[in-house]
Amino acid sequence: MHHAGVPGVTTLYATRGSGNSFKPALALRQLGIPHDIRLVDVLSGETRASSFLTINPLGQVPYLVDANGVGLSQSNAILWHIAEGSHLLPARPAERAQMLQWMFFEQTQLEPGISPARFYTVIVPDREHEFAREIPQWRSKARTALAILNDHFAVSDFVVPSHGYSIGDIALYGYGHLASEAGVDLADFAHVSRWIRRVENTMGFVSLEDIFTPKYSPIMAVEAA
Ligand SMILES: N[C@@H](CCC(=O)N[C@@H](CS)C(=O)NCC(=O)O)C(=O)O
Repeated sequence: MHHAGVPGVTTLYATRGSGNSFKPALALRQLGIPHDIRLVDVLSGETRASSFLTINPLGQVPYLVDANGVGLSQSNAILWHIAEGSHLLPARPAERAQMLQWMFFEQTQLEPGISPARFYTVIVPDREHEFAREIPQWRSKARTALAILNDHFAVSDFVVPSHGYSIGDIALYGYGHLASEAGVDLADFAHVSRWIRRVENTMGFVSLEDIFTPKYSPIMAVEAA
Protein backbone atom coordinates (compact mmCIF):
# COMPACT_ATOMS: atom_id res chain seq x y z
CA MET A 1 0.00 0.00 0.00
CA HIS A 2 1.20 3.48 -0.81
CA HIS A 3 1.96 5.10 2.50
CA ALA A 4 1.29 8.82 2.33
CA GLY A 5 2.49 9.43 5.85
CA VAL A 6 5.31 8.21 8.01
CA PRO A 7 4.80 4.55 9.02
CA GLY A 8 3.77 4.39 12.64
CA VAL A 9 2.76 8.04 12.72
CA THR A 10 -0.70 9.50 12.23
CA THR A 11 -0.70 12.22 9.57
CA LEU A 12 -3.42 14.80 9.08
CA TYR A 13 -3.59 16.77 5.84
CA ALA A 14 -5.32 20.03 6.61
CA THR A 15 -5.83 23.58 5.49
CA ARG A 16 -5.58 26.68 7.66
CA GLY A 17 -8.82 28.42 8.62
CA SER A 18 -11.01 25.45 7.66
CA GLY A 19 -13.58 24.32 10.21
CA ASN A 20 -13.57 20.82 8.71
CA SER A 21 -9.77 20.56 9.07
CA PHE A 22 -9.90 21.99 12.57
CA LYS A 23 -12.23 19.27 13.88
CA PRO A 24 -9.87 16.26 13.62
CA ALA A 25 -6.87 18.40 14.59
CA LEU A 26 -8.62 19.35 17.85
CA ALA A 27 -9.56 15.73 18.61
CA LEU A 28 -5.96 14.57 18.01
CA ARG A 29 -4.69 17.22 20.41
CA GLN A 30 -7.29 16.68 23.11
CA LEU A 31 -6.66 12.93 23.03
CA GLY A 32 -2.89 13.40 23.10
CA ILE A 33 -2.39 11.28 19.96
CA PRO A 34 1.05 11.92 18.42
CA HIS A 35 0.61 13.17 14.87
CA ASP A 36 2.06 15.16 12.01
CA ILE A 37 0.14 17.97 10.35
CA ARG A 38 0.74 18.60 6.64
CA LEU A 39 -0.74 21.86 5.47
CA VAL A 40 -2.32 21.92 2.03
CA ASP A 41 -3.20 25.24 0.41
CA VAL A 42 -6.73 24.89 -0.97
CA LEU A 43 -6.80 28.43 -2.37
CA SER A 44 -3.78 27.90 -4.61
CA GLY A 45 -5.28 24.63 -5.93
CA GLU A 46 -2.93 22.30 -4.08
CA THR A 47 -5.80 19.85 -3.38
CA ARG A 48 -6.14 19.38 -7.16
CA ALA A 49 -2.41 18.90 -7.78
CA SER A 50 -1.29 15.40 -8.75
CA SER A 51 1.04 15.28 -5.73
CA PHE A 52 -2.00 15.52 -3.46
CA LEU A 53 -4.36 13.44 -5.62
CA THR A 54 -2.02 10.46 -5.30
CA ILE A 55 -2.53 10.77 -1.53
CA ASN A 56 -6.27 11.48 -1.59
CA PRO A 57 -7.96 10.90 -4.98
CA LEU A 58 -11.02 12.76 -3.65
CA GLY A 59 -8.93 15.94 -3.68
CA GLN A 60 -10.12 17.29 -0.36
CA VAL A 61 -8.86 18.05 3.10
CA PRO A 62 -9.09 17.03 5.86
CA TYR A 63 -7.48 13.69 5.05
CA LEU A 64 -6.08 11.34 7.64
CA VAL A 65 -3.48 8.66 7.14
CA ASP A 66 -3.45 6.60 10.29
CA ALA A 67 -0.40 4.94 11.83
CA ASN A 68 -1.12 1.78 9.80
CA GLY A 69 -1.28 3.69 6.52
CA VAL A 70 -5.07 3.60 6.20
CA GLY A 71 -6.37 6.75 4.53
CA LEU A 72 -9.66 8.41 5.41
CA SER A 73 -11.62 11.38 4.09
CA GLN A 74 -14.62 13.26 5.59
CA SER A 75 -14.00 15.15 8.82
CA ASN A 76 -16.67 13.34 10.81
CA ALA A 77 -15.50 9.86 9.74
CA ILE A 78 -11.96 10.93 10.68
CA LEU A 79 -13.23 12.12 14.08
CA TRP A 80 -14.85 8.73 14.67
CA HIS A 81 -11.64 6.85 13.82
CA ILE A 82 -9.49 9.09 16.01
CA ALA A 83 -11.86 8.88 18.98
CA GLU A 84 -12.56 5.13 18.89
CA GLY A 85 -12.06 3.68 22.36
CA SER A 86 -11.68 7.10 24.03
CA HIS A 87 -13.94 9.20 26.23
CA LEU A 88 -14.80 11.32 23.19
CA LEU A 89 -16.86 8.46 21.72
CA PRO A 90 -19.79 7.19 23.78
CA ALA A 91 -19.82 3.41 24.30
CA ARG A 92 -23.60 2.96 24.53
CA PRO A 93 -25.23 2.21 21.16
CA ALA A 94 -28.10 4.67 21.66
CA GLU A 95 -25.69 7.47 22.59
CA ARG A 96 -23.49 6.73 19.58
CA ALA A 97 -26.55 6.94 17.34
CA GLN A 98 -27.70 10.21 18.95
CA MET A 99 -24.26 11.64 18.41
CA LEU A 100 -24.25 10.54 14.76
CA GLN A 101 -27.66 12.12 14.28
CA TRP A 102 -26.18 15.50 15.19
CA MET A 103 -23.05 14.87 13.13
CA PHE A 104 -25.21 14.29 10.03
CA PHE A 105 -27.22 17.39 10.97
CA GLU A 106 -23.95 19.31 11.05
CA GLN A 107 -22.93 18.22 7.55
CA THR A 108 -26.36 18.62 5.95
CA GLN A 109 -27.88 21.63 7.72
CA LEU A 110 -25.29 23.66 9.63
CA GLU A 111 -22.07 23.51 7.60
CA PRO A 112 -23.71 24.06 4.16
CA GLY A 113 -25.09 27.42 5.41
CA ILE A 114 -22.20 28.76 7.47
CA SER A 115 -19.26 27.51 5.41
CA PRO A 116 -20.05 29.07 1.98
CA ALA A 117 -21.43 32.29 3.50
CA ARG A 118 -18.17 32.70 5.41
CA PHE A 119 -15.96 31.54 2.54
CA TYR A 120 -17.26 34.06 0.00
CA THR A 121 -17.38 37.01 2.39
CA VAL A 122 -14.33 36.48 4.64
CA ILE A 123 -11.89 34.09 2.92
CA VAL A 124 -12.31 35.22 -0.71
CA PRO A 125 -14.28 38.50 -0.36
CA ASP A 126 -13.43 39.51 -3.93
CA ARG A 127 -15.90 36.83 -5.09
CA GLU A 128 -18.75 38.00 -2.83
CA HIS A 129 -20.57 39.75 -5.72
CA GLU A 130 -20.82 36.44 -7.62
CA PHE A 131 -22.98 35.03 -4.84
CA ALA A 132 -25.16 38.03 -4.00
CA ARG A 133 -28.29 35.89 -4.39
CA GLU A 134 -26.99 32.81 -2.49
CA ILE A 135 -25.40 34.53 0.52
CA PRO A 136 -28.73 35.54 2.16
CA GLN A 137 -30.03 32.00 1.49
CA TRP A 138 -26.96 30.45 3.15
CA ARG A 139 -27.37 32.78 6.13
CA SER A 140 -31.02 31.87 6.43
CA LYS A 141 -30.15 28.15 6.32
CA ALA A 142 -27.56 28.74 9.05
CA ARG A 143 -30.11 30.59 11.23
CA THR A 144 -32.62 27.76 10.89
CA ALA A 145 -29.98 25.21 11.96
CA LEU A 146 -28.76 27.39 14.85
CA ALA A 147 -32.33 27.79 16.12
CA ILE A 148 -32.69 24.00 16.27
CA LEU A 149 -29.34 23.74 18.06
CA ASN A 150 -30.33 26.52 20.44
CA ASP A 151 -33.41 24.53 21.50
CA HIS A 152 -31.23 21.48 22.05
CA PHE A 153 -28.69 23.34 24.17
CA ALA A 154 -31.46 24.99 26.19
CA VAL A 155 -31.90 21.60 27.87
CA SER A 156 -28.55 19.89 27.17
CA ASP A 157 -25.02 20.81 28.22
CA PHE A 158 -23.49 18.84 25.37
CA VAL A 159 -24.57 17.20 22.11
CA VAL A 160 -25.12 13.92 23.98
CA PRO A 161 -25.97 15.21 27.45
CA SER A 162 -26.02 11.79 29.14
CA HIS A 163 -22.44 11.23 27.99
CA GLY A 164 -20.81 14.67 28.13
CA TYR A 165 -18.27 16.18 25.75
CA SER A 166 -17.81 14.06 22.61
CA ILE A 167 -16.73 14.29 18.98
CA GLY A 168 -20.34 15.35 18.31
CA ASP A 169 -19.52 18.62 20.10
CA ILE A 170 -16.28 18.97 18.15
CA ALA A 171 -18.17 18.41 14.88
CA LEU A 172 -20.82 21.05 15.61
CA TYR A 173 -18.33 23.51 17.09
CA GLY A 174 -16.20 23.44 13.90
CA TYR A 175 -18.56 25.70 11.97
CA GLY A 176 -21.02 26.63 14.74
CA HIS A 177 -18.50 28.96 16.37
CA LEU A 178 -17.83 30.63 12.99
CA ALA A 179 -21.44 31.78 12.49
CA SER A 180 -20.59 35.44 13.09
CA GLU A 181 -17.94 35.28 10.35
CA ALA A 182 -20.75 34.06 8.10
CA GLY A 183 -22.80 37.15 8.98
CA VAL A 184 -25.09 35.45 11.50
CA ASP A 185 -25.06 36.99 14.97
CA LEU A 186 -24.52 34.30 17.62
CA ALA A 187 -25.91 36.70 20.25
CA ASP A 188 -29.34 35.68 18.92
CA PHE A 189 -28.64 32.11 20.06
CA ALA A 190 -27.82 32.39 23.75
CA HIS A 191 -27.78 28.65 24.51
CA VAL A 192 -25.51 27.96 21.53
CA SER A 193 -23.21 30.75 22.75
CA ARG A 194 -23.00 29.23 26.23
CA TRP A 195 -22.27 25.79 24.76
CA ILE A 196 -19.50 27.30 22.61
CA ARG A 197 -17.85 28.64 25.78
CA ARG A 198 -18.30 25.20 27.40
CA VAL A 199 -16.45 23.56 24.49
CA GLU A 200 -13.70 26.19 24.66
CA ASN A 201 -13.20 25.36 28.33
CA THR A 202 -12.64 21.62 27.78
CA MET A 203 -9.20 20.28 28.63
CA GLY A 204 -6.55 20.86 26.00
CA PHE A 205 -8.76 23.05 23.80
CA VAL A 206 -6.87 24.99 21.13
CA SER A 207 -8.60 27.55 18.89
CA LEU A 208 -8.96 27.34 15.10
CA GLU A 209 -6.63 30.33 14.80
CA ASP A 210 -3.89 28.74 16.88
CA ILE A 211 -4.05 25.07 16.01
CA PHE A 212 -2.21 25.21 12.68
CA THR A 213 0.66 27.31 14.00
CA PRO A 214 4.11 25.89 14.83
CA LYS A 215 3.36 26.17 18.53
CA TYR A 216 0.64 23.50 18.33
CA SER A 217 1.26 21.54 15.13
CA PRO A 218 4.16 19.15 15.64
CA ILE A 219 5.56 19.08 12.11
CA MET A 220 4.69 21.70 9.55
CA ALA A 221 5.21 20.97 5.88
CA VAL A 222 3.51 23.20 3.38
CA GLU A 223 4.16 20.67 0.59
CA ALA A 224 1.44 18.04 0.27
CA ALA A 225 3.85 15.31 -0.78
N1 LIG B 1 -17.60 17.03 3.91
C1 LIG B 1 -16.18 17.20 3.91
C2 LIG B 1 -15.87 18.55 3.36
C3 LIG B 1 -14.41 18.77 3.09
C4 LIG B 1 -14.17 20.07 2.37
O1 LIG B 1 -15.09 20.78 1.98
N2 LIG B 1 -12.89 20.42 2.19
C5 LIG B 1 -12.53 21.62 1.51
C6 LIG B 1 -11.82 22.57 2.46
S1 LIG B 1 -12.79 22.96 3.88
C7 LIG B 1 -11.57 21.28 0.39
O2 LIG B 1 -10.70 20.46 0.54
N3 LIG B 1 -11.71 21.93 -0.76
C8 LIG B 1 -10.75 21.81 -1.80
C9 LIG B 1 -11.28 21.25 -3.05
O3 LIG B 1 -12.45 20.80 -3.05
O4 LIG B 1 -10.48 21.28 -4.01
C10 LIG B 1 -15.63 17.04 5.32
O5 LIG B 1 -16.40 17.12 6.28
O6 LIG B 1 -14.43 16.76 5.48
